[in-house]
Amino acid sequence: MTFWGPDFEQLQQVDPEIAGVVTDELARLRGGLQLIASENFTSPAVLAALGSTLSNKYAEGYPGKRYYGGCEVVDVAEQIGIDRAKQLFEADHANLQPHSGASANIAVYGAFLQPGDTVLAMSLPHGGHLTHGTKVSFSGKWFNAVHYGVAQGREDIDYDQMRDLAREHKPKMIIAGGSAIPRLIDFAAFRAVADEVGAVFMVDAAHFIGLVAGKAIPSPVPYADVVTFTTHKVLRGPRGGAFVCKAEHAAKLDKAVFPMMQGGPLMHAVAAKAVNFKECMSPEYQAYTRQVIANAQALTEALAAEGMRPVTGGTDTHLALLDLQGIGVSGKDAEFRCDRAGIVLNKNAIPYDPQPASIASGVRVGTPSVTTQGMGEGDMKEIGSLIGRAVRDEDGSAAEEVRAGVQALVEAHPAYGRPEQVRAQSASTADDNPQPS
Ligand code: DSN
Repeated sequence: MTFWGPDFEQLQQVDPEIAGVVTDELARLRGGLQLIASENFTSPAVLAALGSTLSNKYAEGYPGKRYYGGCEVVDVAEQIGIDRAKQLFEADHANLQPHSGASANIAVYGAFLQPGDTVLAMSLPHGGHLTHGTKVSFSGKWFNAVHYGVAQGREDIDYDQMRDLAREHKPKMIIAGGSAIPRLIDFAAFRAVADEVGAVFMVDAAHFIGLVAGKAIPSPVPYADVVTFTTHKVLRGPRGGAFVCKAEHAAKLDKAVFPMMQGGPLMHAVAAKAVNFKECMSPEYQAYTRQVIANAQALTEALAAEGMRPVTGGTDTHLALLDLQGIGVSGKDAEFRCDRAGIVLNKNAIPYDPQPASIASGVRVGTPSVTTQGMGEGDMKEIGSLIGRAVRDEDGSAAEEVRAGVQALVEAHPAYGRPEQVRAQSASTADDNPQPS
């Protein structure tokens, strides 16, 4: 039996409009600098699993305990994925079924809390996440959310405030993690406070779990009751969510995913997560994660030299948050001006931002994608200079020149462009799992 699909020619014949979107998006990815901190270029092996016939199977339940017949084959994929996640993250238990990071977080709320219970988490404008108790999300509508933030001036997590709020509000759950935190998090400090007030300790590691997988930064797993994450950021797997947890919480959390929150798992995505975990066990991936951080630090320095102030003074991770107030440009304008020149990043609120989130005083940049393309610290210096020119370019007169600089970089480091790059990315699977052509 041979591999069936993905067959792009069939897509072109059946639906040329959508085929055109697919090729246009690849051209867009290849034609610019992708600096969104939460994005990456997943490998051809992962894409093959995603485009496979595993998409067809309904498999409610877990390996060996399904509600439908015919699950004996997909059981193998899910069990391999679970075992690899446990090994990679040195965890007691893993669940790969959440469709996204938000879904994984919903499951954790469902497992441990009742509506109206109190949750303590980082505030969104200080770097948290929508699902950590913002009013527009289920987490803020159905739960009583209390937020800690960063100290004004120092801009790192205010651990004293977090502890004081925990003592005052006695939350049932404390959450660490977020979407715009450039520094390492002191998980031991959170664990101590959670123990003191009798709270569950959840880490939302969506942004940095890839750096943990590559052993480039410390792991939250020994400290947290449960660690939720997405598989598509630095981790470089398929779009999706997952969590690892302590053995004592496994049954409760699994039931919160299915049947409480989701129906059938997406077995093609589960299999793709398994492929990704195998890739993450390779020395090449570990080297990649160290380079992601080195690149983020080099880019931050280059942007600081352009007058953009790094929030917290720098970064320990894959992302940096830049305050643009010193150069008098809003985050919104900076995003637009960079986009016009082929540099894709996002506006972002900075702590104590005087602007509304739709304007914002900052931008967020990340290096997962450009590092996958093989760029290094020298390239980050060049990118910093290009961003500096783009954000100051009020009337667009410099956009063409900046775009030429972007072109030179992406042509030297094409996304999905070089066989040796693709091989390095999928190194751990290359010998025993030939890539489909
Ligand atoms: N949207 C993701 C990010 O960009 O960080 C988080 O959900």
